[in-house]
Amino acid sequence: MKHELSAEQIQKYQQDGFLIIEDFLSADELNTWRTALDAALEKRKGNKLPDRVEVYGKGDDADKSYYNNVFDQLINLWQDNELMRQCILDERIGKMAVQLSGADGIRVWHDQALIKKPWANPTSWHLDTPYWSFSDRRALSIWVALDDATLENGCLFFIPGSHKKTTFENPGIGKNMGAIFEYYPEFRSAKAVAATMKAGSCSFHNGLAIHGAHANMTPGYRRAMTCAFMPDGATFNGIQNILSDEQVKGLKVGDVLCDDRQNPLLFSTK
Ligand SMILES: O=C(O)CCC(=O)C(=O)O
Repeated sequence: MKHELSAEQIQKYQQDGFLIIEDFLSADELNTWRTALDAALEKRKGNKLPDRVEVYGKGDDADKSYYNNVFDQLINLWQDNELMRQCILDERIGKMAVQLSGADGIRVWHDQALIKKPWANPTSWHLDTPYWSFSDRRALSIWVALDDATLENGCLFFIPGSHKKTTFENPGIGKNMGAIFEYYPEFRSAKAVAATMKAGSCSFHNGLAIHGAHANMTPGYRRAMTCAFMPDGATFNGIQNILSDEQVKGLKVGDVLCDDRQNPLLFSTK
């Protein structure tokens, strides 16, 4: 795994809000991640979460059938598959997330397999952090390409520098690709960067960076394994997201989210 980051890469991430790392995984590691994904999917039987079909807040209600055809989205596969657990709970990835975000420590918020099936809909421009149960400008995700991500099959696009201007208000992720620009007209004419990647490469992006993806215009799959990271010490903001009713009942706004079974600490400098 190419896990060492240079000062230039860290600075570029902080400036643009995203960073692409080519050939992040070796060929053997890529095989392992693909095997882990296949095994985890087999066990999950289509449920989004280990215990649930739906996820709170993702895909606005009116647009649900559209959103369900953006990708198959399976969350927290690390919780029910040992091989995936080893892939995701990798201290080296945690250290990269600490270095890029500037946080003292990084916890897993949730992982996600994002599988754009043949002819799947575009992923409308959106933000991630406003969906999550904590509000921290440093939160970020890794997105690992398990197939080549191309202009034809729906690679990600990012709007550089947008993470510095966006807020925790949620513009949603519906059918209207450009809805976010009603909230952020200053980015209407910004030039987006296409993150085409070979399988095994990855990107990191800040959860407040505006990002999206094309439709999959091919008869093949575009599989990605991703993980969202929460800075250690982040507190509950009242949003349910992937938390269960039971977990939410046990939390007050302002409580530190530090349940190691739900949000394991991947790396800490303390
Ligand atoms: O894979 C996609 O099309 C979208 C990914 C995304 O929005 C994310 O990882 O935050």
